[in-house]
Amino acid sequence: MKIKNIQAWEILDSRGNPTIRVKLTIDSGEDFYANVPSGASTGVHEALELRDHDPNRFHGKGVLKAVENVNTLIKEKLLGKNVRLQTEIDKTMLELDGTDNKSKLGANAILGVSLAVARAGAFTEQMYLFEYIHYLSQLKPEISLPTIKCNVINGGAHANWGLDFQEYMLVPNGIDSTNRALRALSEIYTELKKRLKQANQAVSVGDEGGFAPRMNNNQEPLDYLIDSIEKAGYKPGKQVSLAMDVAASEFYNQDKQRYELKTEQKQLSGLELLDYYKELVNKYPIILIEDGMAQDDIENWIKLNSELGSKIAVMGDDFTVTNKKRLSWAIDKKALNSVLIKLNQIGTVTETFETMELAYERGLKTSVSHRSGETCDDFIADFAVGTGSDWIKSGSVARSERIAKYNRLIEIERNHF
Ligand code: 2PG
Ligand code: MG
Repeated sequence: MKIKNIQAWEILDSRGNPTIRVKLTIDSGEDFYANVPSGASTGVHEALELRDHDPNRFHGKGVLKAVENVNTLIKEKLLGKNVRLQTEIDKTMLELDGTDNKSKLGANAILGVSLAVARAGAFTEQMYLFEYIHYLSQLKPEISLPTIKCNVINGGAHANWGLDFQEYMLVPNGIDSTNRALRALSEIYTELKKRLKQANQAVSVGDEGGFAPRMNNNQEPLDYLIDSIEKAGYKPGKQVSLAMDVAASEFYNQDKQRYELKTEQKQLSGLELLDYYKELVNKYPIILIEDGMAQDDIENWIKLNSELGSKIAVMGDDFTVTNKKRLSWAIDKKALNSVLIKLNQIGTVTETFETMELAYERGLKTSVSHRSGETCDDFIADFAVGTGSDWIKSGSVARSERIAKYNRLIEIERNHF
């Protein structure tokens, strides 16, 4: 089962920006596809997403260079390779790139191929993708379904700054089945929409399909969520808890070393922001805060984890960028107790496994994640199941590029659990 051909081309993502689609053909004639997602609140330490910067096309966001790298350099190197050799293929691409952050070929080019190879490998082994990921990664003894973190209120860079915090998530951690959990999430989402309408708030949605209201402070959305959970007939904290991706790097003023909350007209020090979180955690059933501090504000990460790490998941995203070295350093500093996992932050399936392996070895919990710019590719659903990830986040229960992943989880649950 050897690689016979690899082709890539530009397609559009959920924000209308170009991204890469890869088609990989094996010598028995079957084709395997993968689409690459793209972030908006990207961490500075992420692997490089190669864009053309040609102002005459897509405002500089074209990905023809990355496409070209797949169609020439990567293809030439990989033709004839056995698709079962995921580790070797990923390593070959790393060597071909030769940079620290994949800036020569582009992490988007490399990842598209890496994902398509995994799909071809699963086919060759006659396994479902999640089974194959489980077999390849060898991270957990059993496959398991992740708990969903569903982002129903969008703020920050994903919603034109109606709120400073980027994501307000519902976590149905007291509901056993995925299918039942998604029903609850849908019912709460609908209830939330009613309540926002009653308050004369807009019910248009942000990049991840959650509502994008303008509110006076960053706490108010939590009241709406609790109210909506109850109105929909569920118990906050028992059946459905809350989580937030604050994405603090986005509102950190490096020069002043202050966190600038525009909606509240406040400029907080790291310690004051930590006090804010403590109040919220005391008042609401919050189980997780992602990127509570800016990506390079290590001292305040350490304080955040020491003060709240025994109560909630203190999760790194921009902070750790799915990078084994960054994660190892952050763990040594005792700066977090859980980590977000995004394949495109690091760029290959194999390196993502390595980061997750480190996380599990050191006792951290993991959450596989989509990006704010997505397609209907549902790879991460199988990836989360196969790697035994504790959580998955794929945005709201609206918009097909978000739902594709949740619907795939329903299918896996129906057929295999
Ligand atoms: C995040 C993600 C996904 P982006 O910050 O966790 O929700 O956003 O893809 O814009 O980085
Ligand atoms: Mg994040």
